[in-house]
Amino acid sequence: MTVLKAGVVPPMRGDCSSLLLALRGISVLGVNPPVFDFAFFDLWARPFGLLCLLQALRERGNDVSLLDGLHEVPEKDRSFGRSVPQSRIIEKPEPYRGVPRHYRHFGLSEEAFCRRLEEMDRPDLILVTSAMTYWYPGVFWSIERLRFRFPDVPILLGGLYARLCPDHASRSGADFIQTEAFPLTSFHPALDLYERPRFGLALTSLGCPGRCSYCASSLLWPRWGLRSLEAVVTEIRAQLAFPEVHDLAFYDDALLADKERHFYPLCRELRRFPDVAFHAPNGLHVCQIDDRCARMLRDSSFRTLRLSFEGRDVTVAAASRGKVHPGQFERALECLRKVGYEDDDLETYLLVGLPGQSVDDIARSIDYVLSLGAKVRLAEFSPIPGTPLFDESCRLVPALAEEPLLHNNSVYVPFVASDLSAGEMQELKDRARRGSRKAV
Ligand code: B12
Ligand code: SF4
Repeated sequence: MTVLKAGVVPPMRGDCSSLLLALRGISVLGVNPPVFDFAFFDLWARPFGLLCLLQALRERGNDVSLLDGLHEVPEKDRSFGRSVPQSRIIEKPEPYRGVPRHYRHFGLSEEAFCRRLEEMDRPDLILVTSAMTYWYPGVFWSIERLRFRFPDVPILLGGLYARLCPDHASRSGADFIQTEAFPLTSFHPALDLYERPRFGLALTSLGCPGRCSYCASSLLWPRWGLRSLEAVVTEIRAQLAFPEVHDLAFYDDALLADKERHFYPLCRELRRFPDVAFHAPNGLHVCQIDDRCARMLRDSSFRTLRLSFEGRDVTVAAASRGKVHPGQFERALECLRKVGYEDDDLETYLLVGLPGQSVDDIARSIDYVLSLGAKVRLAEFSPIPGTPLFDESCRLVPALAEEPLLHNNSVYVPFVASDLSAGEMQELKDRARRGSRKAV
């Protein structure tokens, strides 16, 4: 790497995609950092963008390898190919001092991470990815150890945190911060870099036609676009060729948008894989689910559905630009039940803690969803830089602009904004849980 140098202070930032995609014949190490947080649930979470980037580099004649500091040695397996990462309690960083919960390091321990680095040959280039903005401590931690082991190798940092918080990411210790979208044309993840891949990942569309004021989708993908079905099916087929891969998760923001043109033809292709279970852990747009759509989901073996209802109060309706009316939600449940989905399958996301939302508003939405027999999954509001609601939240809590740890969805509502107290949050969770248990 003659253009990118190690140890440059301050780091360069911008778009290095044409430079990266021009590389030939070098060795590249991709790193997914461990996660430091209060909780971590594997909803088919893998470093999808990094894996696609590594595959693209390999196809250009480079030698690629992966250090997945989060998922490499799981503690135990869960259903549908998922796993529980190892974890240990660690000291809380200053902004979390008052939070009465254990803070944990999920993924490879310091010892295991450094041992893996010791065993490796020196790569020519290191690519570090990042996901949630408030997971930056794991990113900084990894870069520090990578720099110690390979002092003269350029380290590039990309992913969601790098794009959403580029100024903050400049302190990560990386040599280059990828702040722009990375123009990949193929989303074929290099799954074979895992010893035992257990599920696949797919992205059939980029972004979302919606503009909810709490969501970063339109910042990350300014133009909503449907990908070529042929390319998507080729990417899916390649992953399902692994002997232990019987599950596949879709990472789309808007899987059902323009369904006649895109999702239905996709479903017809998915039926060619009758032994595979498909999952939609990101919420599905409820307004799109009618009789035909429900049948399509069932006939193409979608097992996990998450329904994005968000809530029925005026605050949610305004922030979501009225994306779901209660009538549409009720219709969706009815259609899904008619084709055989059980109450247990109908998990419904409700947003909790938007500025202006009251406890009563949320309790009413919980009761409403439960009264229809569906399960409730509370999604606590996480303010995301660049979104209209982030700016509004910053007016109330100026420190948000400087400290991404405060974006954490487990912390922001009860401990930072204090719109709802920790006790009120817990009561809402109990209410949702008790009712959901009854609904099963
Ligand atoms: C899939 C997804 C999930 C999945 C799993 C994600 C994962 N891997 O961990 C699930 C369903 C579990 C999930 C959960 C949540 N999510 Co989510 N999720 C997404 C989603 C839709 C896609 C992410 C993705 O993989 N995109 C596709 C890949 C290809 O993109 P990528 O990784 O960015 O990679 C590209 C570039 O960044 C680049 N790149 C990547 N790495 C590198 C490295 C280098 C060196 C370079 C040069 C380039 C590069 O290459 C790629 C090609 O362009 C995003 C929204 C979005 N549109 O991005 C939200 C998003 C990340 N989630 C978000 C939120 C709020 C949540 C939740 C908090 C929701 C809630 N309230 O419960 C939870 C929290 C989860 C937790 N604590 O564990 C927010 C971000 C929040 C934050 N503060 O950071 C987002 C942005 C959505 C939003 N509402 O705006 N999520
Ligand atoms: S929250 Fe969902 S519907 Fe709204 S803009 Fe984001 S992805 Fe689209």
